[in-house]
Amino acid sequence: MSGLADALIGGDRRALARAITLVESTHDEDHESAVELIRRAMPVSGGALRVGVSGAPGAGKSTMIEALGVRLTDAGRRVGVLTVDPTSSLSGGSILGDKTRMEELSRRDEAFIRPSPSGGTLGGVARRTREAMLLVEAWGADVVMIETVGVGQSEVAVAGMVDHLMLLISPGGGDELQGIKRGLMELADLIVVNKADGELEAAAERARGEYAAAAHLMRPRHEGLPTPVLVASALERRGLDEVWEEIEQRHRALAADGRLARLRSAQASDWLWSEVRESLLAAVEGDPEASAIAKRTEAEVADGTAFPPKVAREIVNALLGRK
Ligand SMILES: Nc1nc2c(ncn2[C@@H]2O[C@H](COP(=O)(O)OP(=O)(O)O)[C@@H](O)[C@H]2O)c(=O)[nH]1
Ligand SMILES: [Mg+2]
Repeated sequence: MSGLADALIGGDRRALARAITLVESTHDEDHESAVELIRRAMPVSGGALRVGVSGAPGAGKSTMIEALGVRLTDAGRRVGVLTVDPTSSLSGGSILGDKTRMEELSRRDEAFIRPSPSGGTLGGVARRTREAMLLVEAWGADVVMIETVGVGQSEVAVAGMVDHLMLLISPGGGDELQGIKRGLMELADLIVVNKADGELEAAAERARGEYAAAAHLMRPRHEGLPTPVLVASALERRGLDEVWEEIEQRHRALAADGRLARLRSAQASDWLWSEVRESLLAAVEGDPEASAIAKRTEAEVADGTAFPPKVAREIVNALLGRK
């Protein structure tokens, strides 16, 4: 175990893959080594610029991440790519022209790509992604990019673990302004209209105008840093310098005045509370009496004959062994 931690921190990519597998393991006998591994990794993590990439399926998230990743590794930087996809256990991870494999990037020694752990709730998937991010940073990543599937809840989870969230829009892809939830736009630090190439180029410019107007009316996530709307083609790898420069510029601004540190500590305390919620839920499920009450009363709650707050209290009391 300590050999694995040393190899990981020494920058060994295979050790990183094994470390993540260990942390994702649901076997009880792995639990202690996983905790020990994370304990070793924590002090040397946190050094990466963390970017989330969200947007509807097919918007080009994987293509964009690969294109940015290739440029970054060309420039000598280490890149980790993770995904949060609570649906991956159902769909086998193959949604809409998926490029998750990122073949060109995956051949680079300076890149590490790991798809979402399969199975489990969003909370569980997000937790494991978060732990994987720490390990990727301990391995020495300069940049971590996390792809979400376009399902509202997973973007919230990713927004809670990255420094910057990029929202990708695909013009004419059916997710124009009206279709994108406003809430999603408000989570975004920057918006990129992708696929500005070929027949879609004009549509992309139009979409940029619409989004810029809408973004202008929103309260920016960080004061004094309005949400920019850029156009790019991940496929033809155009506009990417501007996208990356924007991210770095924001990063410098937030790091310079302490806002980045505050953002990360707020995220860490949110993480704590979501762990508490997850653990409590797991405890309820694992407690025979509490879970029996939950099962027995679920139907009554559903048809309106039982009052959820009262039942919830009974469940918690049963868990705590109180009457
Ligand atoms: N024309 C064009 N197609 C793109 C671009 N980026 C991605 N695509 C295509 O859109 C489809 C979905 O891309 P993918 O990266 O898997 O989208 P994701 O579901 O958001 O990860 C694939 O067929 C890509 O080749 C782009 O910039 N221009
Ligand atoms: Mg994808």
